[in-house]
Amino acid sequence: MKIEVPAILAGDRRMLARAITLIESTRPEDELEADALLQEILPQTGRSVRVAVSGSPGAGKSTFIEAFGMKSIQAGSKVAVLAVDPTSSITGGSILGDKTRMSILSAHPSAFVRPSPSGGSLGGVSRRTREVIWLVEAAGFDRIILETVGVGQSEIDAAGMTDFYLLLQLPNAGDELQGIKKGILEIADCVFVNKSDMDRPSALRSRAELESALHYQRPRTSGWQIPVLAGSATTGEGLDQLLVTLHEFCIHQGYNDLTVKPPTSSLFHLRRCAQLTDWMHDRIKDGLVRNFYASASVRSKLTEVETKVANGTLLATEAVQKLFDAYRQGSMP
Ligand SMILES: Nc1nc2c(ncn2[C@@H]2O[C@H](COP(=O)(O)OP(=O)(O)O)[C@@H](O)[C@H]2O)c(=O)[nH]1
Ligand SMILES: [Mg+2]
Repeated sequence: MKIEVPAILAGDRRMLARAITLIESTRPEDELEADALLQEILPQTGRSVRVAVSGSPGAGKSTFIEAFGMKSIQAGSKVAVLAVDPTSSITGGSILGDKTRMSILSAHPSAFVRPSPSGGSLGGVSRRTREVIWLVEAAGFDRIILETVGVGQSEIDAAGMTDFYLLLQLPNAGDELQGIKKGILEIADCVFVNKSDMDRPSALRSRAELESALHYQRPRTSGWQIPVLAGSATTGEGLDQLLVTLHEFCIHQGYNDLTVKPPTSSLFHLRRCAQLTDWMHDRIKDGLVRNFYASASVRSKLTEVETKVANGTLLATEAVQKLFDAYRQGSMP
């Protein structure tokens, strides 16, 4: 069935879901249609606040997003949740798990919950997450929440697609235990110590520790002292304060009127402009990788070369050289 842009702009969910499927498709014949669709909707995007919610598995991200999403809806927002879970294609079950946990939000008419697509992911974040964000914005969602698993590259990718990066922490666990690499704290705009209901003294201690650790760090956003809040996704404690913090952040960035796009003078706008360049580079990398593996001359050699590398008769570096040569020759006119 054909994708109808006016239906997407009118917020038709079925059309939106279909458009997302098209955008995420890896079939070459869908690509042209997907790109045409993007061009058409791009002018209608950007009127939103994009939030990344990160933290180790079990930190409570899905539970938190459900509660925070509902709060945002009560405050007048339309919420879209995109789950980016690099483990989902391995465990299979976690997609269902996330959906089930966000059952209240999923069923709400002002929310749209999209689980992560299985496979087709480059470095954790789905290769089309950025484009999916634009689609849901065009459909009228003004608060975008990206759930991401707290590991390496996918964090950097998630930060590179959002305006506000929220890190969930557990009380009672040392930095090593939680795997807070310094790098992740460095990209955070706010830290929320979740599950404070379970152990308040530990939560407050964690908060104080994080605050002092952050005190000496240069914030990602200049002039913004990264707040550390404590609360609970299950009791809702701390969520109001988080909404206030998010609002303060928007104002701090020069984004005062959320009913329009961020003004060109705002830091939101500047951050997003830089993200457009990232988009281009992502598309280049994605296109090259797929083109490489689709190339007939590469494919004709790949299995043989792989076997040689595996049994030690060919160095990986030499193998790459061979395949690159084959690729170059294959792509000559
Ligand atoms: N007591 C308590 N339990 C929580 C809280 N937030 C999440 N949980 C529980 O922690 C477990 C993991 O939560 P989940 O949202 O799936 O974590 P995720 O892996 O980060 O998405 C679930 O059993 C939740 O019910 C909280 O604030 N307090
Ligand atoms: Mg989850």
